[in-house]
Formats: sequence, C-alpha cells, structure tokens
Amino acid sequence: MNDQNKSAVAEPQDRAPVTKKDLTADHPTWCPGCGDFSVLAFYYKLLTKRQVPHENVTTVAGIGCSSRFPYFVQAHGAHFIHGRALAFASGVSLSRPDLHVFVFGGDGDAFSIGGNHLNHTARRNIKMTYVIMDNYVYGLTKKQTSPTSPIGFKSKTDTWGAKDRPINPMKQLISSGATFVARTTHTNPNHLMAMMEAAMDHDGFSVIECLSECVEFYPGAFDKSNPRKGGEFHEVPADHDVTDEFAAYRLAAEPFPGYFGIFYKVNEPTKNKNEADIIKASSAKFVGRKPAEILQQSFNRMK
Ligand SMILES: Cc1ncc(C[n+]2csc(CCOP(=O)(O)OP(=O)(O)O)c2C)c(N)n1
Ligand code: SF4
Ligand SMILES: [Mg+2]
Repeated sequence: MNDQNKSAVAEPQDRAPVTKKDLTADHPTWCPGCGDFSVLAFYYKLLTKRQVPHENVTTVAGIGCSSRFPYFVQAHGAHFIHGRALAFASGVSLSRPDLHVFVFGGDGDAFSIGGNHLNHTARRNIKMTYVIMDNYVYGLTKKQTSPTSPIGFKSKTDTWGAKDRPINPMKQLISSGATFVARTTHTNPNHLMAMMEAAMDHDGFSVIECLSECVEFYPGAFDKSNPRKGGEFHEVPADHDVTDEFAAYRLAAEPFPGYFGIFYKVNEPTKNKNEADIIKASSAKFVGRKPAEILQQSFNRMK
C-alpha cells in the first residue's frame, strides 16, 4: 500500500485505548438523581472494558427522557422517532454485521407506541442489545400513565388513579420470541454491568428490563427492590434453567420485587445470518454482473 492509500484511521495496535473521556458528550440533562445516569455510566464502562473501537460504537434510541441517551455518547448514534428505534436499529444491524448495535429507551417507547416493533424485532432475532429503562411512567411528557404503571397510580391521564392492568414486561419479552431476556435495576451497578455484558455477548436479540427510577414523577417506585431502602434484591435462583421458557414465565409471575438476572436465553438462527446466507447464495448466480444490471433484471421481471 502506498502512503496515499493509507487509511486516516490508525490500525488497532497503534491506537490509544478508548476512554470514558472519549465517549462522554454533552452533560446529561436528566434531573439530579434520575436512575438513567447509572445506566449511562455503565454503558461507558462496558464500552471501555470491551474496548469497542470508537467508530463502531452505535447507540440508537426513540423519544423520552431515557431515549436522550445517544446525545450523551460521543460516537455514532441516532435519537429516532418515538417507538421506532428498533426499526432503525434493525437496518443498521442487518447492513453492518461488524457493529454491535445498542438501543436504549423507556417503557412508553418500548411497550406503548413501540410495542409492535418490539414484537417483530424480537421474533426475527435481529442481533442487537435493547435496554428498556423502565420507570413505570412517561417522564419526558411529565407524568402520564405508562403500560407498566401499577393500578392506582395517579397521573395526568389518570387523575383518579390508573384503572388499566399493567403489562408484565418480562412475560411479554419472553413471549415475543426474544432469545435473551434479563431483568436488572439501576440501584445495583454490578448486576447492571453483568447483565449488559451478557447481553452484548449474546448472538441474537438481547433485551434487558432495567428498573430506573424517575425521581421527579414516580419517586420511590422501586424502593421495595432496593436493600438500601429496606427492600429485597433476589437474584434468579442458581438452579434456574435459562433455556426453559415455562420456568422463565414462572419467575416473571412473581410479585414485585420479583427476581433479577437472566430469565431466558437460547440460541436460534439470527436474521443477520439468514439474510447473509440468502445474499451469498443469490450473489453466486450473478458473478461478474454490475449491480445496476441485476436491479434492471429484477425490475424487468416485475413488468
Ligand atoms: C408519535 C409521538 N407520540 C407522542 C409523543 C410524545 N411523547 C414523547 S416521549 C413520550 C413517552 C415517553 O415515555 P417513556 O418511553 O417511558 O420514556 P421516559 O421519558 O419515561 O424515559 C411521549 C408520549 C411523541 N414524541 N411522538
Ligand atoms: S423526569 Fe424523571 S425520567 Fe425524566 S430526567 Fe427527570 S427523573 Fe429522569
Ligand atoms: Mg418511562
């Protein structure tokens, strides 16, 4: 290679390690004490621990307080349409197999407006890690009932107290077809980090429900899961079989605070692999042809 063709990007062995300073962007605009700070801190930690090349860091989110995440990461990312983060992330994941895409968002973004996208991305097993920062409320829009708000929760949309039964996030995630489903909380940093690492290592759609307190509109929501506030934190029992779907549902059925850890994890073919195989097989039929010619031939067939 002559000097002119040399890449401007240093070879991996010549690089200084990626640091938290490199990854830190704007000062987060969350309220002081918001649980989302903890998730961001451990995302930085994960990326530096694993030394993800800076240009490969890809952070996608929808709309919400939690979805402001990509603004606070100095790397590639998108703050996308409310509820559509997974659709955008799917395109990135399928077209760039060299990246590991991370998606962050809230309970409203994931289970309300984005519910359909969640189901279809999960059943397709598209490789990415989705962290749902569940605060049981719409924070950004200042306190409306969310799909995870408990019955009786008083909000701007249910001033008399919520009447609709909340969803069970873990049951929904298991039944969606996700191949890695875990639960954690922002108040247990080591556990949060362990879940994010395990999710990143999973070859498929990995999703984590992370309890993340909204100190402004639902303070104290998760105290019962926090030993420092007199609550109880129970890890998934050591003898739990993560490949047993029904055992995962039984864990998910436990009343709050329930269990924390990996509920379900199985290996299934990813859409990334399936699509790559189709493209490879199709390309073999068109060796030596220009892409425009192949496209024209496809259009001709549609006439
Ligand atoms: C199509 C559309 N509908 C509604 C809104 C208004 N909106 C913005 S964020 C949000 C809910 C956010 O709640 P959640 O996902 O739980 O995030 P949080 O702020 O709690 O982190 C809503 C309803 C919007 N931006 N776009
Ligand atoms: S409103 Fe709630 S969720 Fe939003 S930044 Fe403040 S504490 Fe966090
Ligand atoms: Mg929320």
